[in-house]
Amino acid sequence: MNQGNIPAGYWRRLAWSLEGTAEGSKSICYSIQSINGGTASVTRTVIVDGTNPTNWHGFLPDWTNDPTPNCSIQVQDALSGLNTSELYYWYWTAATGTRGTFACTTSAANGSTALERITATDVPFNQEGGTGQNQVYFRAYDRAGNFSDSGWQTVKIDLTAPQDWRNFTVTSVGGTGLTPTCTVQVRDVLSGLSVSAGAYYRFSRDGGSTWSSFYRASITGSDGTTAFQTLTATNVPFNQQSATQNKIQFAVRDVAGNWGYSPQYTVATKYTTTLELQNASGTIGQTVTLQATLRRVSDNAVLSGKTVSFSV
Ligand SMILES: [Ca+2]
Ligand SMILES: [Ca+2]
Repeated sequence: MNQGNIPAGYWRRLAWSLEGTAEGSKSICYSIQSINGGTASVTRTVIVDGTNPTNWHGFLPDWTNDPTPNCSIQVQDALSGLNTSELYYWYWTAATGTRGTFACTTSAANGSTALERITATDVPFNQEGGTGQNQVYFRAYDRAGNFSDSGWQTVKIDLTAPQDWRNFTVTSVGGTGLTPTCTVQVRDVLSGLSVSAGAYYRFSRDGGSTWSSFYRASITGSDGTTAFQTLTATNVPFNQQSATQNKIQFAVRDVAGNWGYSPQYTVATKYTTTLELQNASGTIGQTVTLQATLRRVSDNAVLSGKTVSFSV
């Protein structure tokens, strides 16, 4: 195309449009010839992009215990790439209605054509809910001005620890009587228990003044269960006889990350004993003396001064 004459010593902006051009990266060469026969040219790349950003997926978080969580999602633009200064979000609760527009943050470079994550930071939902009470919506532009939306995403928030501890039971006393096995039941009513995070217990031998570190307990069920589950602490090593000084406490987590702690239960323990009878054979008409020895299983110590009754 001929763009006319340019007087010596003056600038001119040259503009033209490309119509019907297929999408993609185009190389455009502009050459100019001066009136005295000299030439010059310049080549530039133009990306023709009529396609919206796509590939929305990977929304986070799943369950969270943060009342003002970061919410993020992945999106991609394959031609001109994402415009990192035009990434937006809105949020909604019944109390606030729709709030926005706000700018997302991202670590993506401007014009990135890779799958990138964009983030709505510290969204102030400030309430629990896992079924649509808290929602967020994203919009991303590419560098050519095309945009697309993620649709409303549900943000699941659980701020309540596992609860309703019940049915604490000593199910066996152990071989010595001093290492009982204890069970208790608990549930979580929103995100559910995290069975894969494990259950724990700690114990005290001085009435709760000092405590052991936490040990693993077993737990029934699977991740996300909202039904009562049973925790078991096997053979808790109190190793002392006491009606009042042995205490145990359980810990368990929900899927959203809230830890719950049981009440401190008292576990009364008593020594287990064995009774050995010496040979008592004799002759009719003569007196036979019965002899028995009472021992403590934990250390095999002989216990004296005890009354033993025989029935023959
Ligand atoms: Ca595009
Ligand atoms: Ca919970």
